Amino acid sequence: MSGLRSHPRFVSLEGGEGAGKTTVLRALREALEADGSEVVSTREPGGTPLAEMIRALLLDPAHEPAAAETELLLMFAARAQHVRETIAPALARGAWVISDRFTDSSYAYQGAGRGLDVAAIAELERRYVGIEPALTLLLDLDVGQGRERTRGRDLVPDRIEAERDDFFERVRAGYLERARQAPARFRVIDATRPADVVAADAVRALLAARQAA
Ligand code: Z5A
Repeated sequence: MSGLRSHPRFVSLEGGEGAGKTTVLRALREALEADGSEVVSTREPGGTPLAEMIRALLLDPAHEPAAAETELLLMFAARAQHVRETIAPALARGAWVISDRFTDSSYAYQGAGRGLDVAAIAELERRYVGIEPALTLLLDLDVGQGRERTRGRDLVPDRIEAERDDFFERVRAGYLERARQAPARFRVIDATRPADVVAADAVRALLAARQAA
């Protein structure tokens, strides 16, 4: 038992750089809106004006490197605001919420990637987040392929994109371990395939989960 409230209309998308979350998010949104449901699509870090300001701070390569602990706490500061201002109100009025990244990103990037204590992350999650998605779609692909897809997109890589491949290998392994530990919540989707095939798989997983709820 995670001790977190799982909400049936809360879905998150996770994966490394270039996994294709943007295309999948659009397809999920369209599938849910087809029957008239309200859908709030949002992202982390971000999803409220204040949390977007924290995002800008987090990703800006101009200031001195953030300590791993600072990075973790800023991610959770943004998330605490996001949950209270955007996610919880939307769920309370009956909308679906699809979040491009949520707390699993902190376990993968700050836990597995930066080597921070997982128990501390779990404590922040329990105290300041309190909820988890009923369904998490993990778009999995190898690090080199993800990098290839985003090459040339960003003239200046943001602070996290500028990390080395071994960091992203740990992030990927961290995600796969999270999925192994919570098989009822996670669906791992092979994101190496063409975008429309990946999106169709993700929509199928969402509709199946909705039917089972
Ligand atoms: N972060 C963290 O460390 N801790 C936390 O707790 C949280 C976040 C919440 C910002 O996130 C950074 O914050 C992120 C993790 C960290 N850092 N990194 N790296 P973000 O989600 O904004 O950043 P991102 O993951 O780097 O976004 P991205 O690279 O844009 O990924 P994406 O949204 O999954 O990719 P995309 O934009 O959909 O696609 C990228 C390109 O690939 C694009 O040109 C597509 O046309 C192409 N693409 C997509 N799918 C395919 C397929 N199937 N085939 C071929 N080409 C494709």
